[in-house]
Amino acid sequence: MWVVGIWMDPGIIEKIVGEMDDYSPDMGEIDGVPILQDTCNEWDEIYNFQAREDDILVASYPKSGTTWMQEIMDLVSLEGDVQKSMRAPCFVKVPFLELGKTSLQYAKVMPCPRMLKVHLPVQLVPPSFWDKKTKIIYVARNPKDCMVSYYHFQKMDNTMPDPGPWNEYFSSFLNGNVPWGNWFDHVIGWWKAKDQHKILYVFYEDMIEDPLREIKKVMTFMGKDLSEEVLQSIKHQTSFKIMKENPVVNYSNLSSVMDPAVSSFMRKGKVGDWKDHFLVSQNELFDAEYEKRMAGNGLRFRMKL
Ligand code: PPS
Repeated sequence: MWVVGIWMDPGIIEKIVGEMDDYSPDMGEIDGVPILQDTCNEWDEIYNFQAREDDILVASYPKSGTTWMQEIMDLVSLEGDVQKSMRAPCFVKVPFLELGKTSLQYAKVMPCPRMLKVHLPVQLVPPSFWDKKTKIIYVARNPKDCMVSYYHFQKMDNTMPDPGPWNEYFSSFLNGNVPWGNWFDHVIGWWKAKDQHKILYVFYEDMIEDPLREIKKVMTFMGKDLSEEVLQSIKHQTSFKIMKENPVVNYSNLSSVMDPAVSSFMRKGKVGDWKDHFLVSQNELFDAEYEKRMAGNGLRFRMKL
């Protein structure tokens, strides 16, 4: 039962979940980027979405810590009010523009200031976000942990293509043959964009290392000034342990779509889980590709802490 402290459409959760039950894992393509066919079907409307100056957008490659950031953003905007943060699940509080018709329609009518989510590579972001100079928080995670997390997610979420065996998935991910495309293109594209737009580029590994420091960055970027006590409470409320048990963020209300028997959404929440999945030969192959793709761009990821 949701504590409704802020306006929301009372039937919205059921509508979004109901729509997701009908999704298929078929893939399509937008400008050469592999995207789920259900998203492609809504593409014109997504691309023409009208952003506002007072929106805040969270953008990321899938499995980079988006939900964690969504919850931090919500609690910062609520100045740490945990009760209000329980008003609705994260996919209602921060609508995901590529999720489908209902989520998109809801994003258009929800009260402002809005928080919105995309997994789009930078070149596919609706132009109105640039025109309106909307603030954007980009979350990036090291590709090895991202790949492992994505593999488990594609296994448990029946709206996603089946990842196949790990060895095959390794090649698919490396070649960018997964929903939302190539990890390298994504993180590099957004890295380059951050010098031209209001983009806070945050690393998952930094959030794990020192959550309070990163929450303070988000607070400043969002134009808030919160006390140390409130910041500590946000840190606590957004810790992995608490979020894993919190129905607002753990996607337990989507069990018809995400099978908890296969994997939980809040799976491991750590840096370095890839070591339990990568073969030595895969690691060497990945490192070679990483060095090639990342050379000279000034962007570096930590694969361990
Ligand atoms: S999605 O589906 O793309 O929006 O997924 P996303 O939220 O980006 O990423 C899910 C991974 O983030 C982990 N996570 C966290 N880690 C640490 N602390 C907190 N609070 C937290 N919240 C979410 C989540 O467990 C997924 O990573 P894995 O490695 O699979 O555990």
